[in-house]
Amino acid sequence: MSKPNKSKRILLSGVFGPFGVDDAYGRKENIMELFHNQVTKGQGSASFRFFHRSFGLYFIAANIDADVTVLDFPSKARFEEELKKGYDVVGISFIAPNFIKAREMARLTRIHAPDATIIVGGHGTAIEGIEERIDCDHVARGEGIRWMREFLGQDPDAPLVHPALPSAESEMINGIPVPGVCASILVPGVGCVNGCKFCSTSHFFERAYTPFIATGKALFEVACKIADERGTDAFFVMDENFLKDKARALELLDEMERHQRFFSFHIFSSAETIAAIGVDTLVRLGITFLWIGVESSSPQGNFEKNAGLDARKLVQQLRDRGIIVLASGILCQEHHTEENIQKDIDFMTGLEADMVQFMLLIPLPVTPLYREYKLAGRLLLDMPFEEWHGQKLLNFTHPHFPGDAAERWIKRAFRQDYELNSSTLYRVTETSLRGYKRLAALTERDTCLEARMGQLAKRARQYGNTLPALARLGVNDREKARARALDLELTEAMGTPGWVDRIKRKGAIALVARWRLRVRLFGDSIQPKTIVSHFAGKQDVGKSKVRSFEIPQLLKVLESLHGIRVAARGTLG
Ligand code: B12
Ligand code: SF4
Repeated sequence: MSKPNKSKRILLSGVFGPFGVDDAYGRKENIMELFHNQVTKGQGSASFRFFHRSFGLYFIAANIDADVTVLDFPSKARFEEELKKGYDVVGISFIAPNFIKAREMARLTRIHAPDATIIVGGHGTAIEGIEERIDCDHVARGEGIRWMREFLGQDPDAPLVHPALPSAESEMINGIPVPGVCASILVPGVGCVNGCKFCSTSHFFERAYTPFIATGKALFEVACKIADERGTDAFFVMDENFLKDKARALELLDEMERHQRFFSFHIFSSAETIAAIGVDTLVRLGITFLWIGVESSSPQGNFEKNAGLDARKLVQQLRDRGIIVLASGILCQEHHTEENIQKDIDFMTGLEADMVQFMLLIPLPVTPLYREYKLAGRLLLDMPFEEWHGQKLLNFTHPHFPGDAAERWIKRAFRQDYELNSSTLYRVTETSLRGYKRLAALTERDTCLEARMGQLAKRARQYGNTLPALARLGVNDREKARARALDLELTEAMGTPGWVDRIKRKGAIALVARWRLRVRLFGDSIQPKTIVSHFAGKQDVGKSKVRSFEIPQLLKVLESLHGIRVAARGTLG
């Protein structure tokens, strides 16, 4: 362990852009957007377009006593420029498909900051022999806060500080900028104990859960602090399996009820944990969005977490309660053939979830699946890591899906979901209204359910303002007719829209038409803006230390409205 040193200047950087383009460092399918990469991508201009920061870096920065700069979404030139400012330590975070970018960044660091210590961290470090593949001084595997504290000679067990950060940047749906303050990110912990054999997150953290915030009471306190600072009570919870710790979730609910402050949460959770806590408790808890790994209809493609699951019933129960469901499925699994894969696609789209993620099976380093396929000699180890993103090619030999077969199936699956179930924007509007109507029909509501009903009403009204646009510009006649019918139902349940909502409805039509034209003429690529944040060290503990030199909110909205300009400029350098 080196001696305590807070005088070190540290640069922590995500990999450089542009993202989602075919170039020497990446592929056009490897998009830096959660929804557009793997969820709503088949919906074309109607897709959800959200950028998420490299959160791990901010957590490390907020929890070490040093002068730290976090550089997110830089261009290559911007990264080089930053290096020249003189850093003692340069940390690079990367995932497997961005391996070649991380290697290039380490090379550039040796040139522009030859005295700097280079540390690589993040999920990409699970790649076998990474020490030899990247010219670096240290490889930080697993949880990084503890690793960096130990590296700097600081107390690894010191209390953790949760930075106050937006969960996404430049949120836009179907060409319409999402109004209001974006939900904050909340990271209660990393890892998952379930250890499904394909899951790199679980195995990267050695099948253990490392809580950053261990109790419901502490979660409530952190949430209050962040909500007050950022001006929103909504949170995107970045935790692989949030409900796994049922006691913590229930204690959080108790705290909200005791203090009469009702936050709302977007979460990831496995089916067995949802069953254990119960869908009605989720409503009280304020779960507004739930990501469930359904994976497959077949027992061969399923996992313990889904034993005995009636996935369709669960999805509908959740949607009836106003909870937006993202169901994820894996294509080209071991048991899939050209004949039976369609059955799984039909199963996934037949769930009628608000959104469906389709991913190709990709055995990633560190997982038992990777070891199994490697032993069997089935891994395509010569395939560049840029291709290991799960949206185009398989990185192993599958007897039934040679060549471009996997890509054809995944495209077909996304298209089927869109055409059959309409846009996700339509579906989330329907879910919100369903949830509102259910609570409104109850004869008795305590303050918690009253608050939840108010939140659902607001959401239904907000999303509902896009229904005239969907009725005019939906993907097919089915979506157009459904949007008209839902609009009538909305009016019946919540009254005729006032003049402000009527203006918003007209505006939404114009924005959707405008974005659709832009996509048709210039394509749909957009790049995140570079974000530079500074963390000054221990004296700030307990307060957010992020000083992001971001473009002010108003300008951000204007920029989303003027998508062409943003795209033409690309990543800011
Ligand atoms: C947010 C996220 C994204 C964001 C990316 C945001 C960004 N700016 O990079 C979006 C949605 C865009 C995205 C896209 C993709 N992602 Co992603 N993503 C995640 C997710 C859900 C959360 C990451 C996170 O913030 N966790 C919370 C923080 C606190 O944890 P952390 O990032 O792991 O960081 C900790 C440690 O890893 C470590 N650490 C990290 N960096 C560094 C750096 C240093 C110097 C040190 C010392 C330590 C360190 O310390 C941190 C604190 O403990 C993870 C799954 C998960 N739950 O972790 C997948 C995950 C990271 N993504 C993954 C993948 C494969 C992708 C995609 C290819 C699509 C896909 N198949 O899912 C695309 C690629 C996009 C691209 N062009 O690069 C894989 C990575 C697998 C691998 N072995 O490399 C993961 C693990 C999901 C999975 N199981 O498949 N992703
Ligand atoms: S339950 Fe989800 S997060 Fe946990 S190991 Fe399985 S796939 Fe991974």
